[in-house]
Amino acid sequence: MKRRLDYTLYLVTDSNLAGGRELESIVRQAVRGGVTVVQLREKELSSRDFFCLALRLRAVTDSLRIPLIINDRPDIARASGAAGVHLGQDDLPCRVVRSIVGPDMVIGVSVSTVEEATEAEADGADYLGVSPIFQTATKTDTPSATGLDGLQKIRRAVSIPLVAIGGMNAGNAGDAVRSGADGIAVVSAIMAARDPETSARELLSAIRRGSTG
Ligand code: TZP
Ligand code: MG
Repeated sequence: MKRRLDYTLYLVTDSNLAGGRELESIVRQAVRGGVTVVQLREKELSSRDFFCLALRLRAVTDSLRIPLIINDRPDIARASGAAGVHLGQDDLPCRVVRSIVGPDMVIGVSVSTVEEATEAEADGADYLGVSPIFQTATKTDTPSATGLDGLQKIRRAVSIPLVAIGGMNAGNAGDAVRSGADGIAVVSAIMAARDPETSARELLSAIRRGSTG
């Protein structure tokens, strides 16, 4: 059966920002601070190395009872036993991936417009990454920023969970939640933090303040 995920604080990994630290160790600290879901995003590894890293990270996330999502690669998601796969607009279409991975795997899709959002929802996506909310140095080959107003428009157009990504930090997470995000996804705010646990804790309290304020 498909797991219902808690998207509140979604960590997207980036080994380039880890400053030589082990991904597993950053993930452990981040989950201690309140991260609820982890996406393994690796753009430079061979398929074999990506798969082996996915297995190692899954052992960690399983032990912490946190779902693991694999970026780009439905085959690696399936082979590693991950809970889900995350697709961009240049990856295989959601509908095609659904036919490969079956009904129980969570599929997330990155969208930046209302049209992309409604199409992904109709194609069976379980959640959407609305991106980039703000321009970010972490990923520069993005469409132009949606801003919070773009997020609000997408919120009105679809009913599946929305995760806001791109330039998110403890200072703007509350605004994104008030604009309709179910969760906040970050790369640098946790991966590049000297203390990932504290950084996650600060993000989580900003999100909670946003959802109650
Ligand atoms: N997809 C859209 S923006 C982005 C990704 C992976 C990077 C977000 O990085 P940061 O450091 O949280 O701004
Ligand atoms: Mg992709």
